[in-house]
Amino acid sequence: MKTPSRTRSAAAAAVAMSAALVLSACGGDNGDSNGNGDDGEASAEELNITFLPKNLGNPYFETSNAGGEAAIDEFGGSYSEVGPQEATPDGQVQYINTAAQQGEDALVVSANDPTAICDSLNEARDAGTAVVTFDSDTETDCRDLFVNQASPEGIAQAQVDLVAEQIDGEGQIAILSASANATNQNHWIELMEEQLADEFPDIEIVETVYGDDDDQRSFDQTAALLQSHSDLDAIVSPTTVGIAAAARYIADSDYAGEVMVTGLGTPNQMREYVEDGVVEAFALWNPEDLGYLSAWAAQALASGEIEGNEGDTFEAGELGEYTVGEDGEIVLDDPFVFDAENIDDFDF
Ligand code: RAM
Repeated sequence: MKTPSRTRSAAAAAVAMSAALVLSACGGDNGDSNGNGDDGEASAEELNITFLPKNLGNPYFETSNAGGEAAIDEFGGSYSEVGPQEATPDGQVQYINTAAQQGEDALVVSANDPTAICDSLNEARDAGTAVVTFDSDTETDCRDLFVNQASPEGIAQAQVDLVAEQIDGEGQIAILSASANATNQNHWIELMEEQLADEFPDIEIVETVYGDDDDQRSFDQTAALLQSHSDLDAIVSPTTVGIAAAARYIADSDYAGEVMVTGLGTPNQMREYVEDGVVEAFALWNPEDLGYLSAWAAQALASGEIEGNEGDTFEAGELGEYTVGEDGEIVLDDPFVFDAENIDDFDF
């Protein structure tokens, strides 16, 4: 697993990872460009690129979209962000339609549903807007590219290994997910179920619930899980909103130290729970890099530099060159595990 790259301080980078990884992961620290970002990117003349997260107010998307904005600043386009308050497909459709009407050059969207936003995305594409999904995909025929944070198998395996280690390979666990139709979480959960059955048959998933990437709903779902399953050993939450809400609930309850919480979280939201021992370890990638790479992919597509075919390559500024894979997919990196030893090296 690699260390998230762009938001590290130089000191943290030196402590946390080998020079080889630093070089292969990013080729330079934030604000210290190696010049890749400037290479002949004048063709990106004032592209208008809109970021559409699952919902607003989620620190994960604030970080990813800040990465998108940084990239757009580098290649000289215009950045905007719109999004619904609630993580629903209906909430996203109006923004997709508006972006198309306004003639946006590219839309970078994290999908709340694999199919429900497809018609409007395809209308936008017909109107000339390049569509890049990132973080959470749609069906492949309603977008041009998907920027995936890591391989779904790797993301699932990281969480399976974390929970197995934390409950010694046996016991009852529950999953606290995002919204019920989220493409990314549903894919990871399906893979986690398979991996658990194969590798840790003594771990039973007793229930999967949905907090809709809403802090209060995720908090309430945590309470409900603990009430219905008195023998619960762990909650695995593959969403940064869910894991933070679950950890907060457990930290203030008698379950602290009894019921483990792991999954996918941001270091800044999870720091206090790791420091006080309520959470041992969790995983993620660098959301800023994800947004940064997605903006560069949108730029390459909207400027006509690539068509989004398998094998197409493009420069993603400080992150270096990426290649489009099968089904128009670009993969950022590997997931990374955060724990008490390394969490202070990160600030996002
Ligand atoms: C939440 C969102 C996002 C997911 C992360 C891990 O912020 O659901 O889509 O990738 O968690």
